[in-house]
Amino acid sequence: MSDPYYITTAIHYPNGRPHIGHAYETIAADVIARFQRLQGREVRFQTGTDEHGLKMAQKARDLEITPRALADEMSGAFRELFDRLDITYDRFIRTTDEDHHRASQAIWQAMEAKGDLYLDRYEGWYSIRDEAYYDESELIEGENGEKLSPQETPVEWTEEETWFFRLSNYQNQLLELLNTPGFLEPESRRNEMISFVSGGLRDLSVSRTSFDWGVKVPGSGNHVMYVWVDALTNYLTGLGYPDDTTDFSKFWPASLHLIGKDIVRFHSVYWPAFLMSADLPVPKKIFGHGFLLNRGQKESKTLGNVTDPSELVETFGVDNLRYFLMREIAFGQDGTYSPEAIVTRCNAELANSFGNLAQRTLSMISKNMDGKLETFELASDDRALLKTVQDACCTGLPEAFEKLSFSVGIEDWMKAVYACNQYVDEQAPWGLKKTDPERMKAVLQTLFIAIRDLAIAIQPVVPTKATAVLDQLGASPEKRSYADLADNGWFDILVAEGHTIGKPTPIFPRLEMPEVEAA
Ligand code: ME8
Repeated sequence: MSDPYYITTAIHYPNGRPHIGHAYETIAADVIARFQRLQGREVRFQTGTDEHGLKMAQKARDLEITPRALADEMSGAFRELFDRLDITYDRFIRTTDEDHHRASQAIWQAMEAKGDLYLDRYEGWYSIRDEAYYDESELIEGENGEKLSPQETPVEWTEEETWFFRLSNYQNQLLELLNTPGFLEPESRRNEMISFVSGGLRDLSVSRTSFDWGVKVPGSGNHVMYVWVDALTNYLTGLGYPDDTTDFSKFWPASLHLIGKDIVRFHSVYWPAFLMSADLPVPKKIFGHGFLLNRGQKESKTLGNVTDPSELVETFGVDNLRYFLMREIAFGQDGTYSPEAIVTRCNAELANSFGNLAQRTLSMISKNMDGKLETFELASDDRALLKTVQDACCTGLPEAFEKLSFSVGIEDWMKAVYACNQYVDEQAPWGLKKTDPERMKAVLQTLFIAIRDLAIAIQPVVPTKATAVLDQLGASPEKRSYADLADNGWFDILVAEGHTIGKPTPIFPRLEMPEVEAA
């Protein structure tokens, strides 16, 4: 095992049920975690729920329950969804967890010891929906002349005694960090943040006194921490901070904080400044992905287009949903989904192309070769096909995934699948049974080898189905990592063991187009 890899998602507000954006971000993080594990890295993957703050307190008040009860119920709904999505997190953190309070107080004390915290009075705008402070100059005007945040959420005037963090002290260090290649991606978000920081930074209000649902400020009885201070600290809590644990020294700084575009400022400006103040290393990379839209529109209760991601899993199956989201949308940009788009994409690529390839090949081996594998000589066409497949699986897909360009990597993989299907059509093994049975065997077994590489490479995206294909092939469970790609020794072992291929059951059945509801 080399090069430990620590990936986190944002922690989600459990003020309501999880939506498709939460599913999207967490699936993408899971794809990365699985991909890195298959590369042989020791991975730590954390997700969870962000349970403090005014937004949670107000929602609970509206529902006439305690914030804790709201958090318990909804946090459970997130966990349930992530189980259905096959998310392989190592820790699901809740910011109400006891160790998280301790970590948050510890980072606070480190910032205080640095002389970066002082008491003063905050007077300004606050958006409860964004849990964010805004300068007057950042506000925009709504349809009825009301003031709105840049995210078009309502803002309210706030005046209270608060602790301030000396963010202004970190302007130069932050600019240097933002200019470090690879720290913040994609490029457009980096430019936005450079311009925000270059414009001058005001000190940040980091505590609240008008409510008490939060982590207590040490030694300052009536103050609770500004929810983002405790929320961001979750990334340290999960590694045992403030204790000097093995996990902490192994996994910090984080390899990647994967977050959405609306919270890039908190992660690439406030968070590194807190860490610098506490003398802790800053994360290696922040990636701000785009937003997912439903038929091009933001989901909202008013539009009545809110879709429960669990229902999408129910209708299409988890691997189809994962495949669609990673394949359809250029990661980093906004993207749109609809049931028809999911069906079209999955039928064309998974059912008709990869699924059909595996099904046809294994059926023919089972039927025409009695399911028995044999040693054979590769002809030049066979070698050429295996090279195309191996280039996609060993280079194209992994290089793209390393850059988080999932759709590009999957497209490369898909091209290799198409090459296999073209090879089947050209070689027409069904016609060779009588004319040249040896050649038929060579063709089918070349495909057998290709399918195993294709299935190994695509595991991060469609883990259950790729595993089912590998099981059907008889591929050893210990030899399914990326290091095992393109090593054909496994085939000789199957031959030597007298492994037989049974009649395969289809792994990628076609999806039905959902019925369109009458308007
Ligand atoms: O922001 N498409 O929580 P959150 C894609 N608690 N991603 C989306 C999305 C959409 N339509 N809507 C939201 C918070 N997201 C804070 C984070 S981290 C220390 C604290 C993304 O529940 C969003 O960008 O509002 C964020 O990364 C994540 O979902 C959780 O959003």
